[in-house]
Amino acid sequence: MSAAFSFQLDATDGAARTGVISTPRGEIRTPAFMPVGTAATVKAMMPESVRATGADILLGNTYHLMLRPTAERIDRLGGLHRFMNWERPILTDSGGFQVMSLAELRKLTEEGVTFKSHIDGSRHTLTPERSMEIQRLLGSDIVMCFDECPALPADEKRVAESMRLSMRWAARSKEAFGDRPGHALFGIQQGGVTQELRAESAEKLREIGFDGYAIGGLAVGEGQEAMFGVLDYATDMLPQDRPRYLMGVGKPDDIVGAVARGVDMMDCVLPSRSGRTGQAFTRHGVVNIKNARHADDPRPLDESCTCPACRNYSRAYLHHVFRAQEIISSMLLTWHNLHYFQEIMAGMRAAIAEGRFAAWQAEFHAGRAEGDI
Ligand code: PRF
Ligand code: ZN
Repeated sequence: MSAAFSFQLDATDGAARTGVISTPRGEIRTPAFMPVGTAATVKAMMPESVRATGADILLGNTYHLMLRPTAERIDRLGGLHRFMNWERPILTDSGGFQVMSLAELRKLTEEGVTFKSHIDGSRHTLTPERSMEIQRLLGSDIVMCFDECPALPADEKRVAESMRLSMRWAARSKEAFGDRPGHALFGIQQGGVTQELRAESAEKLREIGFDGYAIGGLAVGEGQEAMFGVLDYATDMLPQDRPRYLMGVGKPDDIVGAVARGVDMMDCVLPSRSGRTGQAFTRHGVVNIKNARHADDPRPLDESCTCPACRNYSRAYLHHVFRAQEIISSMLLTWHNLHYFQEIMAGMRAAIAEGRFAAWQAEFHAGRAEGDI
């Protein structure tokens, strides 16, 4: 095989970093934003369109795919890449976080978690070992450890116990993952907003040893200030020479703030989900296309955007198809949002490489409205 999994850091600017993750399925330029393809599709997008927005890697979900169509079926059909027609890298989340937010009748033990499917009520079990097996059957390039993310509000004792359980599960995940050249296993730091717990978690993960390190347990309702407060110290607790992945983040200003604090990878449903609910992210702020004031507006969403929605359609058209619940509404707005998120990433990568990230950040924040525009 040409390349095993590796991470090369090309430049730093303050705490911000840019580099390249190499995998046998292609390179991932960092900082990277990963569109979410939960059910083996980035909703409303063809895979070639997702690639055209600039994505190097997608995120898939153990929880959804194990329930439907099942990991065994995907394996029989040649793996997730072939199944969904995406040949580039795929990172899969391990399932625990989605069980806690979506499944019913959950029961958590040292062994793992049992739950009832939100789709048909059937009973299932996930353990670190089963999560590793499912992610192997899917053919995931970047496998996530099986962890638990405590729901908020949670007191510090509960967060500490949960973090220690996740660290025992991280050791079991590593053992079950085994040695798989070309595939990577990422550990997940937990510990809520408590610095000592974050430090203990990071130390444990470093001791076990992973190909990359995720920061979990953030963007769960603590607010941006608290999240940035944790990121101010959390990235430094993780190895310099491995990718750092902030899970489930975020809005454009969350992403920029995370990169400024040393994060290399992120994922979020926001650009794709908002595309289906009529919200467009632009360099000037958020546009709610359902708003009546767009009905006669011949201008594009964003004059300076080069995506198909902005090059070929007016706000009036986007407003009309959204109101008429036409499928093309989701297609165009999702494309625009994913394109915009990838433009932000490309802009940050270039700025970090050229040592002008602070200026880039100032320009990003200038001219952005807080509310709808
Ligand atoms: N753990 C896992 N997946 C996640 C999270 C986590 O803590 C989060 C938290 N923002 C999103 N997705 N495994
Ligand atoms: Zn656009």
